[in-house]
Amino acid sequence: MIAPIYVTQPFLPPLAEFQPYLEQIWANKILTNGGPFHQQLEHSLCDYLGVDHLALCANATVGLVIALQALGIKGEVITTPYSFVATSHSQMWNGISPVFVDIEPDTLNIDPAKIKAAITPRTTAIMAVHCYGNPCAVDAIAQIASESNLKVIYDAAHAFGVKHRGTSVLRHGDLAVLSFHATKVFNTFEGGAIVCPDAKTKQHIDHLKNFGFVDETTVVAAGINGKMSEVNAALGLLQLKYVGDALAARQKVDAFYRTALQGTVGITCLAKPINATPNYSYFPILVGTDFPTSRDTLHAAFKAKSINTRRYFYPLISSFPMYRSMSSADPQHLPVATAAAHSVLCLPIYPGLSPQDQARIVQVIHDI
Ligand code: T4K
Repeated sequence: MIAPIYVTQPFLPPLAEFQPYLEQIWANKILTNGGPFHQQLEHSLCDYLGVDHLALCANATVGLVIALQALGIKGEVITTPYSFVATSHSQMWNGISPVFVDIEPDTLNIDPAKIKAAITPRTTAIMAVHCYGNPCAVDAIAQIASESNLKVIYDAAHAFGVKHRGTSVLRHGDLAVLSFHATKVFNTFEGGAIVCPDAKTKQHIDHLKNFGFVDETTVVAAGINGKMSEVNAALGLLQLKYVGDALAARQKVDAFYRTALQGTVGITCLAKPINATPNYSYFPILVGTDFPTSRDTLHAAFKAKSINTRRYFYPLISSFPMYRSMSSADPQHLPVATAAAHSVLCLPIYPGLSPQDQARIVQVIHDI
């Protein structure tokens, strides 16, 4: 029997190398609440990512919830429907109404040209997503935000290590939130981080993620428990030693697909981002009407061969029951996002994907 291929597989360092970290945790008995590995990982990630401050958190979803709290966002937030549900769920958890606008056909990121028309007196922020790790139109978004006095939060769940014009894409916006989930380029099993522009904001976020505690008897905000444990932080320190190798392996898979699929009628690979260093976190293809089958038939053909592809992001967030009655969720206003959701298929990409399996994947498309 042929082994199944998953859309992604977490990268794991050699187990034996994790033992000393665990021994240290067992020895000092500090398991969480900002212990030594937590502090070390914050410093190491700032160095690696080229940012000044970041606050680790339990996952990106709680990171987004905290980011909105930290900036005091209320009312309406302009956002993309083409993302994982956590993007807009984080707004709902803050009592904020998401306002969906369409995306750009080339990058599948929020279209800045659509943002302006969606601004109302209740708008306080823009939450954009660097989808698949490809940078948003950060300059245009910054310009609109400054003209209309809006905050910008980047859902950077996919954007670990991505550079834009030579510097970290995480430096854009008022805050940027990373995910270190098992399925991501860099993982701590579960985890995330909020990238902040200054020490004061980081301190505020550190309070918010720890119930609002400043000291034993002082609580300054209605905070939440969004802390990362020492085991997760230790794993992050170990993963960081291998992340360069993991990215290089992903780049090879990306290059193989691009070459092997070139000229395949009806299949479009999403263009590589301009002026950016990508992280090859996903490999989305768009299945056009000139391909012999529909996207869903291709998805099923893969499944029949035990190859798990994923329709990230179908259905659109705006079509889920808690959003669909909102006026901005009307698919007529979201033609590009709707078309992308119906044609996208993410092919497997991860460091351990063998050349034989890559060839098997491309063969399914070519056979059709
Ligand atoms: N914003 C954006 C734009 C996001 O994409 C996400 C998460 C978030 C915010 C929130 O981040 P976190 O709060 O999670 O930090 C997955 C992930 O659960 C989710 O983190 C991710 N985005 C989303 C795009 O994908 P599923 O439901 O597709 O995952 P699942 O469990 O089906 O896993 C996919 C494949 O990965 C499996 O078929 C096998 C493999 N896998 C998965 C896990 C969990 C493993 O081999 N080992 C594992 O432990 O959502």
